[in-house]
Amino acid sequence: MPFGEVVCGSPGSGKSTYCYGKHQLFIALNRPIAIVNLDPANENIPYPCAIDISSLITLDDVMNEHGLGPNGGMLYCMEYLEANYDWLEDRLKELGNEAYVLFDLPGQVELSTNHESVKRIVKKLEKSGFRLAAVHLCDAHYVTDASKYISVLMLSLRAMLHLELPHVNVLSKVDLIQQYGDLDFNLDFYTEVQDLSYLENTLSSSSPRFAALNMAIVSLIEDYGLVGFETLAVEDKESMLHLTRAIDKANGCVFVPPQDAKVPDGAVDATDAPPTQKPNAYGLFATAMGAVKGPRSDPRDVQERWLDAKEEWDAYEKAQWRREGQLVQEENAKRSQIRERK
Ligand SMILES: Nc1nc2c(ncn2[C@@H]2O[C@H](COP(=O)(O)OP(=O)(O)O)[C@@H](O)[C@H]2O)c(=O)[nH]1
Ligand SMILES: [Mg+2]
Repeated sequence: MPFGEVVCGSPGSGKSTYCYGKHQLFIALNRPIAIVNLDPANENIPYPCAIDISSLITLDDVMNEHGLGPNGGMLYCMEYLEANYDWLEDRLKELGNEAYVLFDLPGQVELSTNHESVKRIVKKLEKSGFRLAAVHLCDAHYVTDASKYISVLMLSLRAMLHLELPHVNVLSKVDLIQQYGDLDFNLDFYTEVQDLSYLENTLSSSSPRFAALNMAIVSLIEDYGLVGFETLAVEDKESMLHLTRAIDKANGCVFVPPQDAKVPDGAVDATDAPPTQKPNAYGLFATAMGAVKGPRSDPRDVQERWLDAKEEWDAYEKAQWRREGQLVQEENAKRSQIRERK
């Protein structure tokens, strides 16, 4: 059964970079992965593309042929893709049943909040057997300003209601957040979206004219009680692993390595263990369904890493990398000595 992610979010929120990061992570983990670029305006695609919409249609051609602007052109491209869904389906079939597919969507937010084509394409994918989760990226920069934060909450809620998929909202580029100044609250206030009434003072002082409107929006978001955020710093392995676990839980994917896969370094080889100590399906699913644990799974850890003690952590990680580099060099030197002796 193929699993996948519909990666959406406004332009520049980090969708393509995330897809590339996930590709690198999954290759390292020996997990299957394929990326489908559905953004006809994506010029410098950083990742290897399994399927690229520009071999079906390009934004430039649409704009020239139909005299449309970039936004209208983009909507046309998505409608064209919907009308030619067979093209996509045929290529997806070639990826096989075990595929894990990322769909890199265009950044026009109306595509994931209002326009029907993407939604209908998603429904067709689900009908053909895909288990999908929406991964909605929002630049973490928005949490530094209360009114921008409200707009991100609205956007996320709207995308959740529109796409009707298991949904993971993500504050991306959290590694840059310190640059934008101090936050009014701790990071978990923004990720957990528990009690937004605390925003009232900030909102009323920054835009008194819209205070009542802002608070009405806030209570609407709270009434739904749906929006929450994970965080992402794409170059931080722990952050990517945590997000992967959260998404696996959302789309229901439990990765089981093929039987002939090598036992990873440091893992216990249970081949000759008594049956009571062998990993089994019950243990596997219990772990997959349990709470998402590990480094960076708590917003307080993320806050410490990227806000409160960023410099110390940067220095610590640099020292770790240097140490790893030394170990690799020592290992290589030892191997070449052994080879020379032979
Ligand atoms: N520091 C940092 N920069 C990021 C991160 N993710 C994306 N970026 C940068 O944000 C910019 C926009 O990213 P891109 O993936 O092209 O956004 P897209 O338009 O949503 O596909 C690029 O310059 C990326 O290098 C991140 O986690 N941390
Ligand atoms: Mg992109």
